[in-house]
Amino acid sequence: MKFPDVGARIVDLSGGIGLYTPVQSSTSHLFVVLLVIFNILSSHTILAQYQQPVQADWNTADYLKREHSLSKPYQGAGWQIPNWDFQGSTIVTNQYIRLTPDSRSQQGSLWNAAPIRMHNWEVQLQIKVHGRGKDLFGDGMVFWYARDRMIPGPIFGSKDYFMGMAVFVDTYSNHNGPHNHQHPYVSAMINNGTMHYDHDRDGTHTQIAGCEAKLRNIDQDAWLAIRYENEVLTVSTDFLGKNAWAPCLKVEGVKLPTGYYFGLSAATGDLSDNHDVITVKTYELESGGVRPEDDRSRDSILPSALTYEAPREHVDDVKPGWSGVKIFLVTLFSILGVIAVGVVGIIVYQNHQQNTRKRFY
Ligand SMILES: [Ca+2]
Repeated sequence: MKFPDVGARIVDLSGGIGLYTPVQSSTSHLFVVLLVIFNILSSHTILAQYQQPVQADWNTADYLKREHSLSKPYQGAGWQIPNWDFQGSTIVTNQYIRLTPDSRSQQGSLWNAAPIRMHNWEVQLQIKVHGRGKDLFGDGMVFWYARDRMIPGPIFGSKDYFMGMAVFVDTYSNHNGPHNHQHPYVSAMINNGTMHYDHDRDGTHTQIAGCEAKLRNIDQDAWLAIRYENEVLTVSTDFLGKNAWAPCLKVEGVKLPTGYYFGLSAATGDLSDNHDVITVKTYELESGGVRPEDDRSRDSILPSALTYEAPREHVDDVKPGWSGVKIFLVTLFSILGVIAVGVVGIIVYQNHQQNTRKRFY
């Protein structure tokens, strides 16, 4: 988790304004700092108002798989939830499962204990991402279909270099590099264990597709449907509470093995949010009459995707120069230093004069 790199912009602007006397330059830097703060606030509030076309509700008359589903009040024996394990900052109430609270540096996850044997499936998630932050909040959460479960790590509370699929709900724009979308942003990634998810670039170098997703601090709960059918991955959303799915992304040629696990994880860093899971509904979709247990061809394939989004040029970070705040502080302390040296000098001089006079008398 990193704050946007405002330092470089401040230096550029002050370069344009020019450095004058120390007092003028600190004033102009204050002005620039205010400008940049305004810039950050407006970039977060002026989110493009886009309306997604709504498509007909999917047929969900398929088979609900209870061992892969989750609904309130989540009761089990003691603190256990049947078929699910949780760890980290996760807390279970009878209304929601909170992966992280709205406080800094939290990580939580929730993993299904039963491996997936289905070939075609759809998972419908009811989630709520909310918090006190008005303009700054983060970091986000993930729906996983992964080989390794319950391993904490840097990717929204779970391990990097994973095997499987991730659908990220990235609420904070790490802002590094020119990606052309707003946050929160939903994106999908397929990994065979060799790829790193790069937070600094919001995972845009490894995503297979994505969509903007205004699901934070909305009145109703957010729904996401992740459908995997005949090697086509589709993600749809419903943030309007109208029980109708809006398309988010669709990618063909996605190969996923059976035997992996569903999971959810979330993390906060310097910025935070409540990341709540309310419902997980998993459906087995018709597989053209072939029972998964009769077709073991997908048992040990590697996760892969035929197409990735056109790669953006990978631009290395510009080493930030001195930030405006740093220049301001250095200027301030320089002035104070000069004054202090002056004062000490005067005192020493006066003492010296007195001593000289004493010697005369
Ligand atoms: Ca991010």
